[in-house]
Amino acid sequence: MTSKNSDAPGPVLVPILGDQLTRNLASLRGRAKDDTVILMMEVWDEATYVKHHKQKITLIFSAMRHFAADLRDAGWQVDYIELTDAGNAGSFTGEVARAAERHSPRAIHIVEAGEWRVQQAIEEWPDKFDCEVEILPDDRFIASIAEFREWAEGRDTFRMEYFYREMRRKTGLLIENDDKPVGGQWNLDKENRKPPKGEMDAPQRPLFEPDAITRQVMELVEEKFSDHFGSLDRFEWPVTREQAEETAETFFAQRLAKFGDYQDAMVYGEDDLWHSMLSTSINLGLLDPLDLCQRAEAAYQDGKAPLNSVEGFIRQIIGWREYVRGFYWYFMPGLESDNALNAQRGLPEFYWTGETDMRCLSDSIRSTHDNAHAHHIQRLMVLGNFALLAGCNPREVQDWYLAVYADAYEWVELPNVAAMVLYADGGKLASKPYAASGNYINKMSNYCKECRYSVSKKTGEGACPFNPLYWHFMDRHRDRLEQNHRIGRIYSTWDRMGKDKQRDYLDSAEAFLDTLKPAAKGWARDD
Ligand code: FAD
Ligand code: DLZ
Ligand code: SF4
Repeated sequence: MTSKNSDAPGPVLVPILGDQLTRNLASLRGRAKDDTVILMMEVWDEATYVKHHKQKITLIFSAMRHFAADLRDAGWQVDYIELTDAGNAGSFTGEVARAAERHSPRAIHIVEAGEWRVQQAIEEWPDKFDCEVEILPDDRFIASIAEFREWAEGRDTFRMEYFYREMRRKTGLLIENDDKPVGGQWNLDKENRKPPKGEMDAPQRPLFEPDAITRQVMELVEEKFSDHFGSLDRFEWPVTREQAEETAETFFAQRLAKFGDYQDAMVYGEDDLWHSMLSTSINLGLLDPLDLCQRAEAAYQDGKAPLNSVEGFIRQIIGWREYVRGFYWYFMPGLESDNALNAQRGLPEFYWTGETDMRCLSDSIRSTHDNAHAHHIQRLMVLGNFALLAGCNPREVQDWYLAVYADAYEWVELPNVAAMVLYADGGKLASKPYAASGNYINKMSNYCKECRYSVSKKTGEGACPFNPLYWHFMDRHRDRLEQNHRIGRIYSTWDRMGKDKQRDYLDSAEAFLDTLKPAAKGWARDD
């Protein structure tokens, strides 16, 4: 923060970024409407730093436009820059400079950015602009960046579980009077792993027809971003707070109760299952994460949902979501270029085309293409597991995830991909790589029955590729993983197989890897 020119006349300029669509954002709280100009900017740099899925750009621009209209209705002055406005400077800094010319603000107040890249640019503003610049903490998160840092400092390993307990104590969620967890256990993850047998006909979440604003944005996106991945044929995301609320309401009323049991289940052609489908709205700022957790807790207290569901939901939000955000800021910069396993393979082309006979992968990619969404276990144990086992280069995998999911912002995508999925951080976040053979996917899904590969066949023609790839991965990383107390024991199984069987596995894996065609350059970023 600098103190310049703050007595000069002129309003306070409040830039609001695309993922800050929150009515009581720190930079708006307590501000007088007649002394404030809100600036919202559609800029080329943000829309193209990776080639985001068409639905992701549509979602963000449409939600921004609706939010601006909402603010105006509430009496705020909003200076809204559309992508195609004449003179659009193409970047946040360029647009703030133009707005400073128009409004001669006496100060700029902005909430810190979600992404490191954008925050770096904002931190240059005090030197660039001739007025006071105040950068406020983003208090929509439960833990501040400083709080996570304090928790993390001095630790060699970081485990979500311990941080999560702190967040439970801090929020009082599912905590008894004596500071103990409700039900006696902090984490009911073991009760979140039912395979998809029966009960998989989850009620449909509300699907929202594009209104005139969204349709206009869709046209813009088809025109300007025609080479980006994804389809706009079915755009059904909530783009306003009211729509997001409706999605949340129906989740609590109809799906929360089974959320816990089937959190890890996968069903061919079923994209939502019992998941909340709230990440896009939470990340945009349309829904408040703490409020959602309190409502989930109330459902438990009212006997409407069991503890394994409610604890599971709360854990995803005040546990994983908060934890990965803290982890991101603690390890940036650097996390984006970690490659502890020295994985160098180019991302296979099928991640972009969906053209693979591996039914689990092709279905997860279909959902990604059609909805800009795949649920957690598809992202982790199908798409991520394959990239890990095949040794795909972390930068390419990261770019893919950042581009293709409507809820993807680097602060949440990068720790999940680099650290949780790819173990590229060498194990700071996860105690072991989430590597699995076809057996896991078969147990947790109905994919395998109709797959061209046989999940029970371990090697050779027609064997499920995950089977030999699993052992190929274990074998090539033996030096590092044998020491790991959670998976080190697997090597006694490998050693007991004998040389011929091992050779079969390794040859099968290599034969399969040789068939992979790397993606053409330019899908995720321009060359
Ligand atoms: P639900 O299953 O209903 O979960 C409830 C909420 O918990 C979510 O809305 C989300 O806010 C939160 N949550 C759950 N898991 C995580 C997690 N691992 N990290 C952070 N928050 C979590 N989530 C994103 O929001 N953006 C991403 O870019 C993203 N990338 C991911 C990449 C990988 C490789 C993996 C394994 C997970 C990623 N996730 C990401 C987490 C998770 O997959 C999505 O949050 C979830 O699928 C969104 O659907 P939902 O709202 O129905 O979630
Ligand atoms: C992701 C995105 C896109 C596609 N476009 C914009 C935009 O034009 N204007 C904007 O304010 N935000 C956009 N965003 C979201 C930003 O990238 C997001 O605000 C940053 O992640 C914040 O660090
Ligand atoms: Fe996926 Fe293997 Fe099952 Fe096919 S057999 S769906 S490739 S796990």
